[in-house]
Amino acid sequence: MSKPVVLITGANGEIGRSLLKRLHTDGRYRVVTVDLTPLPESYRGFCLETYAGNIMDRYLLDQIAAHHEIEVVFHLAALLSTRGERDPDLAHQVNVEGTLHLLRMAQNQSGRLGRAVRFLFPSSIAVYGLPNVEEKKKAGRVVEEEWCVPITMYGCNKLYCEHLGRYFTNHFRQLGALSDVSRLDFRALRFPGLISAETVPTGGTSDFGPEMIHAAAQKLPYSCFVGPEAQIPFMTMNDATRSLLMLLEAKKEALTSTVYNVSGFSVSAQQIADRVRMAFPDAKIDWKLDEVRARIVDSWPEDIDDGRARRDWGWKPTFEFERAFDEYLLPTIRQRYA
Ligand code: AKB
Repeated sequence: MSKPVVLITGANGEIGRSLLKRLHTDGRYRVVTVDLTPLPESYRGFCLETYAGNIMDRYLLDQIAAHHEIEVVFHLAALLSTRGERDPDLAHQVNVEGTLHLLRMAQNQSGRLGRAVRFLFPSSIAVYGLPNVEEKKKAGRVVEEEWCVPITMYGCNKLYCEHLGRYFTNHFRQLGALSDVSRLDFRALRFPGLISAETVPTGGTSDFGPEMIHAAAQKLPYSCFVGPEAQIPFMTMNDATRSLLMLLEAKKEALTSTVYNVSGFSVSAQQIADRVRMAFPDAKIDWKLDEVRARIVDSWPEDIDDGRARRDWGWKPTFEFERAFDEYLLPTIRQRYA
């Protein structure tokens, strides 16, 4: 039997590149990618086929579906939270309309194959919205159903798309008596801020964490746009892609929800700065508050409760804060900028 085909949108982004490497090492899938910008040569070798194009282009998506029997979709293409506040219309188009195109394509494909296409969707802590720092402190570790009142376009987009995915999985064409087997199988992970040893994010608001580390490793000064007390959960990119594959492979019967929090460690900007200074004693870090971006970070929970993912499909992060630095971030980053 030939290996199942996986489609990755936004494959040239941070999560995409890391996922491509993991799928290549894993070797159980054939990978088709689509991204606005062509994949670098070094990644193209991991793929059965790569398409440079826009997920808003329904003709392109139909073409991809016509050429490949796609059984799994990782829909990673998105505009992140800071970028989304700069251009809310575009964020809505890409994050919501784009996702709807992909859901439609995956639904049609499920009907054609007669079995559910698995649709993996990275959601975010941006779906939460705490009204102020006092409530944030009181709330502590937030579960999936709490505080779902986002204050960014990106957060609203992600939350709505989680609902769309649940709708497609459980209720699509309910009046037409579509059978459950031919509905797609949507699974979302709410990621915290992600920190990769290999890439630096763009357009996000949790970017202060990875930016601080990568700047110090390059001996560049860094002005942090949130205050030292700002605290949110983070996770290594390594754990993020591992959790995506774990959720992909989880048995449907074990899943009690279409949405799961996953977390690594919760730290303040000050704790990151201290740890960075320990690793790079010459690091130049100061604080230059951007009030709007800082307010967005304050609206995100201090930590998220990922008990549901642990119970349903055995999730457990490999890296807590210290190990993330010692065993994942520092060795790779030092090598990268050496
Ligand atoms: C962002 O900052 O927008 C993202 C996220 C938290 O989803 N990294």
